Amino acid sequence: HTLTTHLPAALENEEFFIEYQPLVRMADGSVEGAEALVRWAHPRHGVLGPDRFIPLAEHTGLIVPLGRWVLEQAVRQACEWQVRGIGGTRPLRVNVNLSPRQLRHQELVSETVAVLRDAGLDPSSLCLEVTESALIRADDDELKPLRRLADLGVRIALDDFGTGYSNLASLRRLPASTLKLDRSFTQGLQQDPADPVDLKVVDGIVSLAHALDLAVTVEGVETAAQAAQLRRLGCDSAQGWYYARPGPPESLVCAMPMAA
Ligand code: G
Ligand code: G
Ligand code: MN
Ligand code: NA
Repeated sequence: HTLTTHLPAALENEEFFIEYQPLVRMADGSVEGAEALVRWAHPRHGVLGPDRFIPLAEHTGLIVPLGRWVLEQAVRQACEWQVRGIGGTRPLRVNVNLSPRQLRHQELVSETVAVLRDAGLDPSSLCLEVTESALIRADDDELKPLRRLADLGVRIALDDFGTGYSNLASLRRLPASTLKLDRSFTQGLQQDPADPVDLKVVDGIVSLAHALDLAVTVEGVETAAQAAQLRRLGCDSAQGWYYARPGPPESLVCAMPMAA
């Protein structure tokens, strides 16, 4: 595959860049942080989304240095937001996606700790997103590095939750602090009135998450009606085009006037 063969050079040539999508607290509309989403400014194909190259990078192992680069950039960006006072009294957090291969990388903990220390970012200002399906497949040895990071104060989010067939027992053994409800649930609430079964499912997931001390972030919120519905259901924070599309780091400043 030609994209695959060009990945290492692309990393060296700094062809990757990161967009940030705000995470908004449902209680007051304030911005609590942003998710880092990597893109490839390909010299011939234009901007490629992660779906085009993350699976290739995962397959070849380049995801490890690429993921480290994303982490470094995102952690530095979070520091800059905090130094500039963006986010007000509560420090802004940055969310970074981890792929299954990074989870198995021996240096995950030491490298993450080093990146945080070098930048001077408090571990609690970093949230690592791991997909629910990657986590439920992980055995106890594979969960150890995440547990260690969670013990150090790093937040762990279960990404795309609701698509991976978790059971209650598996949720309890995960070191997660947040559950990110997959966008498919948000879409189910789009009709007016919302589908009563979808409402009950989301209501149940939120209750279960809160019983397990997990915060709930909803993905893919596109309309005011969805936002209102999800807020009523007790979701803690939200992400989606209704609030902001992924954009350059400066766009987070523009997202702030939405704050209550
Ligand atoms: O905006 P969107 O097309 O950017 O992102 C699609 C998916 O790509 C996201 O759901 C996310 O899981 C994945 N993704 C985005 N950035 C990264 C990254 O830096 N590392 C990994 N492993 N996945 C990412
Ligand atoms: O990590 P994850 O796969 O969940 O990344 C979020 C993905 O969802 C990114 O590709 C991002 O561009 C996309 N996204 C973010 N907000 C919305 C939204 O409101 N609607 C839709 N359809 N996609 C969204
Ligand atoms: Mn994610
Ligand atoms: Na997701």
